[in-house]
Amino acid sequence: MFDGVSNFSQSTDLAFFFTLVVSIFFLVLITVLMIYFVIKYNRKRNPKATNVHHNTALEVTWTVIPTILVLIMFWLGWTGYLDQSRIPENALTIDVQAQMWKWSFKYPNGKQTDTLYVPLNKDVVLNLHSIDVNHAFYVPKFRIKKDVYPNQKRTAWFNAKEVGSYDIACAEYCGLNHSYMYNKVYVIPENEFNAWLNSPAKYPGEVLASDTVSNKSVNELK
Ligand SMILES: [Cu+2]
Repeated sequence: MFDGVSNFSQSTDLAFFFTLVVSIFFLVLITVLMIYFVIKYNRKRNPKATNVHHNTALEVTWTVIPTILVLIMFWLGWTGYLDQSRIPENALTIDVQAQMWKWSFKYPNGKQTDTLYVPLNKDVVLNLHSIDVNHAFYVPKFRIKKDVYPNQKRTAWFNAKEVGSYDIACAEYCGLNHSYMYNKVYVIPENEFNAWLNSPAKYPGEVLASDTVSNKSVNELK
């Protein structure tokens, strides 16, 4: 938690953190009270059971407080969802293709790679589509996850805030080699990115889509 590197990290982590703190608080409170009541009202200490009827103050308290807490959780999730849904203009747009069991990325100038390269501090919009089954595009460090369907265009976006290499995973079970459907995303300074985009030279970790044999092996498995 709190180690994300995109514009969505803070809001997503806050939603998780708030839910975690509330859950731990009530786990401890309820467990302690249960143990306390089991001891206090056991048969030896309290041989004659009494029936307790309404307690308005208690009932209002245990209705209002949880309602407020749940509404805060909803608000954190909803505003975070809206932020991720508002696709920015003037962004770098990359086509992302999912297939069993790899990702490939196509840039505006036609360049294609199996490793995602993105510029630092720039809005990047991903047009997601699948050519076979359902997948999900997941970059844990960016706090983005989006289902990818065949016959449907879906969009995700982010703005990476730290140079580095991060995992891309498929987060929807998609067949035999689903667990191997990992790629990397490299965040590099914008001038380096532009140089990379416009040059045929290979950077470490880059694999040109045309160099891979994945298409062939997928067909052989069918
Ligand atoms: Cu997949």
